[in-house]
Amino acid sequence: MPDTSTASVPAASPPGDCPHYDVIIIGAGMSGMYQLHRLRSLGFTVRVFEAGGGVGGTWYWNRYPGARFDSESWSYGYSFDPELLQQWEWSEHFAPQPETLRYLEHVADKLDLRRDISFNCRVRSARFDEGAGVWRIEWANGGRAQATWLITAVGPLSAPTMPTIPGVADFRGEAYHTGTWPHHPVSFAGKRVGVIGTGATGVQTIQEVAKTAATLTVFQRSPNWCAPLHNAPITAEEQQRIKASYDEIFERCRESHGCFIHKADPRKAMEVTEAEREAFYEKLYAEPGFGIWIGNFRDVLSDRAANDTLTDFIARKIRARVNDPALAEKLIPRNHGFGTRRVPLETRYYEVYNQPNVRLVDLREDPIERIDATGIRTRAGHHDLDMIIYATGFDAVTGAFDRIDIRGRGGLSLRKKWAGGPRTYLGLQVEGFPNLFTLVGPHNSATFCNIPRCIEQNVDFVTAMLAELRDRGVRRAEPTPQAEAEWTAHVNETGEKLLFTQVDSWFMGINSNVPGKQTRTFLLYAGGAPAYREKCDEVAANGYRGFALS
Ligand code: NA7
Repeated sequence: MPDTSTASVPAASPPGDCPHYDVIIIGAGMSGMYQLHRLRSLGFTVRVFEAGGGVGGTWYWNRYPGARFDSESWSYGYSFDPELLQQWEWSEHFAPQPETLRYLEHVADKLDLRRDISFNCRVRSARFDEGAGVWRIEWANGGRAQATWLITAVGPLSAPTMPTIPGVADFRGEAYHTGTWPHHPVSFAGKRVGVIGTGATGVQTIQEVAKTAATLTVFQRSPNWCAPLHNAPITAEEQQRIKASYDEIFERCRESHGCFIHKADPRKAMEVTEAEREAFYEKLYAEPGFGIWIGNFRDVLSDRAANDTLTDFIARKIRARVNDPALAEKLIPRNHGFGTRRVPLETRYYEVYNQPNVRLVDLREDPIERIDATGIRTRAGHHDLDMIIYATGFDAVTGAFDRIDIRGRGGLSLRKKWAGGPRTYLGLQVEGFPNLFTLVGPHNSATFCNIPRCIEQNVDFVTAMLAELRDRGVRRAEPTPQAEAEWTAHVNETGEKLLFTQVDSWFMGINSNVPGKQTRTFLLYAGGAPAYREKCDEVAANGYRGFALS
């Protein structure tokens, strides 16, 4: 993968040197790129600071084998540029990571974004200077910059976490975390590979590694409910149809809860006969994408009895696809229903376990004791390995914020303020942190969304707000305590209706490897993108009600 950024590695600032911008953006992934484009077009001076060596965020870092979209490619790209939509051709309905990264690099070229981005620049602190009314940021090698407005575009899943298993550092073979996968090619051929983690990432990785590894040992702590992706190349005819119907595609996304092309069925699961229900589940299971999860009966994620019918259906599918009945039972989750955690989409994932080179270690009955120089020791014995892949996930949503020392008024620490769970207004601002916008932060619709669709909404909102404040001569914006309290209460209320708030997962801020992340905290906004958009429109129409402006 070309590293396009070496020319712009920022040096440490000379003492006293702290360039000023109207806006600093942290992160050059999908949201940071679009935010840069929008603000720059309106004449703001903007600088982006990015930890990676190139643009792309998630798609820059997650180069692990098998990484690809679970959203339809043609529903995922930016919608704001009709020329880009006609220019770019996705090759598959669910594009693989290298293609998505190429797409984002193409966007960066087309919009000439790189000239305003400092790469290889991991921001370590951001402090609000109340007297001067500016944010001062500092990055890892001591460089500094300041701006009136600070926008975090740090992504919801960008703080990878390693397992807290004793001996991780002792292993002498190859070891990779999926979220920081190396740029050089990694071969599994002839190797004994171990994968820890069976979330959406682990599932994609396992399918791929199993094709060439001499042996693949999957260390599974909790199985997840997976469903078929049904990916396929996009034919020339489909390409034409897609390009002719972008307006309808994006309109359909706008109307749906999470901005996917899949819309919940208006019926409840128990309103139909058992045979009709079964036929509907069969139809969805045979269709591409997230339909089985979010295009299902409207109550399967909120009503336990409805959810049970779907869960039972998927369990039968797993049993039918795995030859060894005892192994099939190990792959069936017992502690949560289908769809109440993130559903990994798969391509012949369950069939992998029918291969002679693949073995499952169920950590619930045979836990890992330690990692050593030559492999992984579980209670029942030692697994000799040439490579360990950690698909152990992220400190989700708030983790990327926690890794920056963000200080607001009076030195207030954001990490401390959010320690008991995030408090925000619209998921975009935090009381005590004037002029800070959190584009894909907790409590805004982007955290549970076909993400570019919600990113565009948030960027458009922030852009319009900054433009209006500039016209009105406003230089400071911060939510009122009341607006923040009301929004936070509303967010938690939207979560209460859903079964997934009763289950441990990254949606609920749980990460067994991070101290302080063992209590369920609702990180997402579950009221749906249309309701969120309506609320934002109303706030804007009322002169940015809920923000104290001065
Ligand atoms: P996830 O979904 O958080 O999955 C992480 C996996 O790693 C999960 O199976 C964990 O088991 C497992 N894990 C984590 N720590 C350990 C230890 N210490 N021992 C054994 N197993 C462990 O992350 P992903 O990267 O798969 O997906 C994150 C999102 O990225 C995904 O939803 C997409 O939206 C993109 P656990 O379930 O905690 O028992």
